[in-house]
Amino acid sequence: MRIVVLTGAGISAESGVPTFRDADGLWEGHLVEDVATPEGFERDPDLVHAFYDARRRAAASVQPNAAHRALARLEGAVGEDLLVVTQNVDDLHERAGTGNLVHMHGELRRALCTSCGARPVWEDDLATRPPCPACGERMLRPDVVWFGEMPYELDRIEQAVAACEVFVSIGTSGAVYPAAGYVALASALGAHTVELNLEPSDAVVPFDDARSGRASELVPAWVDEILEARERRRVSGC
Ligand code: BJW
Repeated sequence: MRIVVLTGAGISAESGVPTFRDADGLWEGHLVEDVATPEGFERDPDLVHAFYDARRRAAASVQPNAAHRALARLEGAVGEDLLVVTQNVDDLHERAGTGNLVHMHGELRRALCTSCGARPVWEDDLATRPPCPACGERMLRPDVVWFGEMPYELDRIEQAVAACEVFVSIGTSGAVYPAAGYVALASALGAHTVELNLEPSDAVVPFDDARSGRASELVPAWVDEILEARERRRVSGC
């Protein structure tokens, strides 16, 4: 059974990573146009570097939670039949053990050189304008996808969504495209669609199964169900 899991900020919330649009979320204290657009970066690079440097430091000090670990457990059982597509820029999925993973909105732990295009792993601050390890130019920015920029690996994601039998959306508000449109694509092509979220999202089409609650409880329970159903099919031979 081919499964695509789309995750958003809600899956990392219980690890202590703030979401964007909830009360006390990241957008409460910042204007999106200032910190999450190429124009904002051009206007005030110091502000944008400070915003992402602080988040990079904070992300290094948090740990994966039960939801991240449950998805890694699912991959351990079904292997490449599972693709996790995350909108998150933290590295909690990989630290939990997920390997078949796409970071469609980039990664805090990488920099992007606007001079040569290199994407080096980066754990330090960028506000000091360090040189690019590949070309030496001091033109590094956070390797994250801002509004108006093209997300990463869209072809791979769309092919996987179009081919999946189960599409699961976890901890995302469904406010940002193209990620918000994947449920409609999966649904139109016959996949069973599931939402695991604190509260129902503004999805473009209704999910077949929408469950409300904390990711750390809903995700392990859903993974248990999938694995039990898989075991029943194995035993019955169909
Ligand atoms: C819990 C929980 C718990 C809390 N347990 N749940 C079509 C229509 C309209 C507009 C567009 C469109 N296509 C493109 C656009 C423009 C734009 C867009 O979508 N604008 C919207 C405002 C409408 N999109 C873009 O510009 C994208 N690029 C693009 O489209 O390129 C061209 C293209 C054309 C055609 C095809 C394909 C491409 C780029 C978008 C980049 C988004 N970047 C950001 C910042 C990344 C760097 C950073 O981290 O700072 O990505 S914005 C921000 O939002 C971040 C997130 O990944 C993203 C989604 O947020 P998410 O994860 O959903 O978080 P929240 O806070 O919104 O929701 C959290 C949820 O968790 C809530 O529901 C809670 O209830 C829940 N929750 N605790 C379970 N414990």
